[in-house]
Amino acid sequence: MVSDHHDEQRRREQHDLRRAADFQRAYADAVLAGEQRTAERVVREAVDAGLGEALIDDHVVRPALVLVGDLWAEGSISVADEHLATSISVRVTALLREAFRVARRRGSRRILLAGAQGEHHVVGLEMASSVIGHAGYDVRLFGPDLPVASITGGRGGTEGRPGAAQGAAKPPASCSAAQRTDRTIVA
Ligand code: B12
Repeated sequence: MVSDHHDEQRRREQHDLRRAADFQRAYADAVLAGEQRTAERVVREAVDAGLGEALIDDHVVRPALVLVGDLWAEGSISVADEHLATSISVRVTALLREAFRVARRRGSRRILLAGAQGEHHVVGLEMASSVIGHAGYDVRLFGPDLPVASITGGRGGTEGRPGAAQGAAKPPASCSAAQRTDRTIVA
């Protein structure tokens, strides 16, 4: 019985990953062409196909941006192309947040998230904030380039001892997005 259940779960996960790979190709084509509407349509279809938020983050949007970064690094696309693909993905991330918003009381456990000083890559951080928030935590997202020490002085409910950590923090177990702790502050 238990192994049947696990087999079924594994089959479903593999099926979802195959679907995600199809959406990922379509999504990458859309952002590389600078087509916001097409990119939005692709993620809406992924949502309608039953893929979860973290799966779409990890297996649709993220690989497309990695491809964009590789193409930029080898000089195949311009900085403008890369910025456009990123801005489309930022809006798509907001759209996903809305699509997966759950009506529930905000959790009492507070999570503070920020890009460490000098860190301007925050698309992944926004994804993490959304997934963690949907798991019931009270997330405060500070955005990029935050000096760690300033977290104690903020008015965003950060009074008291922050317990801020850089480089060693663990996200809640319910956050299935890959962990990125080398340049993220999680407190
Ligand atoms: C978009 C982008 C930018 C944008 C960022 C805009 C923004 N609002 O974030 C801008 C233009 C600012 C930028 C600037 C730079 N960039 Co840049 N950039 C990228 C690009 C194309 C995409 C990054 C991204 O959003 N990826 C998608 C997200 C979803 O993936 P992710 O961050 O890994 O997040 C996932 C997980 O890690 C996890 N996660 C992330 N954060 C957190 C936090 C928590 C708490 C948890 C639980 C999980 C989690 O969840 C996410 C979902 O899977 C990458 C390419 C790449 N390979 O990633 C290059 C890249 C990261 N950049 C690069 C470079 C070189 C730079 C610059 C130095 C360029 C320059 N000369 O100025 C600057 C540095 C800026 C700085 N000081 O931080 C290099 C880095 C090389 C290296 N190994 O160090 C890359 C790899 C490009 C390349 N192929 O060379 N960049």
